[in-house]
Amino acid sequence: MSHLTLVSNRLPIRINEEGEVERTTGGLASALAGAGIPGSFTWIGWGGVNEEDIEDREDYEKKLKAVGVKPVILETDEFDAYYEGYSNSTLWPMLHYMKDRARFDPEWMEGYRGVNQKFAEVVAKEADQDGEVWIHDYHLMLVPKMLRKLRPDLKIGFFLHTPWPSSEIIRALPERNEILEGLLGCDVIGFHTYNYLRHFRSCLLRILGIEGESEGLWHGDRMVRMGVYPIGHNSIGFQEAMQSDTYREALALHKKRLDGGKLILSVERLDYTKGVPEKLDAIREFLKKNPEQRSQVNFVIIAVPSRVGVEEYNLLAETVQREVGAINGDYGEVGHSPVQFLHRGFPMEELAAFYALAEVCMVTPIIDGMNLVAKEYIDCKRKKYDARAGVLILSEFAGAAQEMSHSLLINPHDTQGVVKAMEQALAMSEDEMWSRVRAMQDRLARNDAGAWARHFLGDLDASGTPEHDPAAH
Ligand code: GDG
Repeated sequence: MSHLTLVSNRLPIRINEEGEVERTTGGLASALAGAGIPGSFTWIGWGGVNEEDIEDREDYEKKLKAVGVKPVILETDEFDAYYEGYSNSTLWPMLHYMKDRARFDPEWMEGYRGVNQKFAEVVAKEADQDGEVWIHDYHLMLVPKMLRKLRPDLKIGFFLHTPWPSSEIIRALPERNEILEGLLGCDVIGFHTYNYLRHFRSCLLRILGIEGESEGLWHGDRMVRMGVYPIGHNSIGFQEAMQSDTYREALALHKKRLDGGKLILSVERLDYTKGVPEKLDAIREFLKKNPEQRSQVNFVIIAVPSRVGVEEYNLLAETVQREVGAINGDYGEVGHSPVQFLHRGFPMEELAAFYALAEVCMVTPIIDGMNLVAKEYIDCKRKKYDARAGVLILSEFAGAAQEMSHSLLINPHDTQGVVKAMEQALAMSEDEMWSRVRAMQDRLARNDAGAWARHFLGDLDASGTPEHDPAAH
């Protein structure tokens, strides 16, 4: 395998207390670390600060180089149009079937195009001759075509972390042709599920008139392969976290605080795709129907603030906070609020302790590319780390539902159905919980984040255009 260049919107770095740059090990970073990629890889992306806020550009680039990453430096205006505008206010809602939330502004697209070109230029300069480049997610869908023009020697892969919706949605996107053409600059395009791939194929046919074969299509004189690569969670990272002192301490502390009460957990970025208001409807209904449970249950909602520069997200946070207050007002007692809304992130070790303790985890997105929380929760149910038995309530609209049939599958819009699943979960025997957990764990362990990265990169490595006569197609 030749030297790899990884490209994503955000670089995996943070500034530590001494003001030094450190590499972080989020999902993708640890997936690659665990994927056994020979040699190092270079990571290219946005570093979290814009040009106006960088005092000494040379020094900044040098510090980042020391941790193996290369920044794409953007001005605030172009970042706003590309990231908060086109990526997160146009593409994100469209890719999640929420056409009514999408806003269309030609200036945003101009920003998106310009920033994608900047990314392509930085990658073109950095990537090794005949190297491999793996581009991630909806922020960078024009990069493959732009990069191929600059560097035809490269093997280019792209993975989409969101759903790819029906062609009826994509047809409404003013820049649909340009986006599809951008992606066709790839050698390999990957999706989480077969359905997303099927929708992508039908977009190619209905919008560009291009018909694919079983695994790919000819685009000019090149073969573009398309495949399904369901992402796995960072299993190694969670196993390590569960061996830490922080994990043990958090487990003991929360067990004490719960004082025999039940923990019904949910964990998500606070995003309108994640179905938090719908979940609160079900919680309200559950508490109304089950008065004897009110003092026993602790609905802990960990909602990490997300995209705070986009107005919709701030409105959502206000709505959720108001409804949590109202539910507690209606069903709380002195000394006990049934819903605890924690609007912040926790270290991985503490998160693992929450997963280990929770009798129920509610993953109820309206729609979600995959959803790693569902996989992490089941993986953390390990008796050797003193985890308690638990059951997963999972939206059938999360990509993960296709692999996790031993969870209680629900439709998040069907409030009564969700309430029934909550009642079933809370009444379930420990034996049944453990047998459901075990049925899912084997599969999850085999298909963790490292396996996902190896699968995709193996296909990228093997890709290329076979000898062929384009006139024959
Ligand atoms: C996108 C797609 C797809 C959450 N709270 C804390 C915390 N997290 C971590 C979880 C999990 C990750 O964030 C969230 O991943 P999800 O997959 O659930 O959702 P998105 O952020 O929307 O991710 C999604 C994913 O990309 C991968 O392709 O599955 O469909 O939308 O790993 O653990 N981590 C820590 N503290 C928290 O409080 N440390």
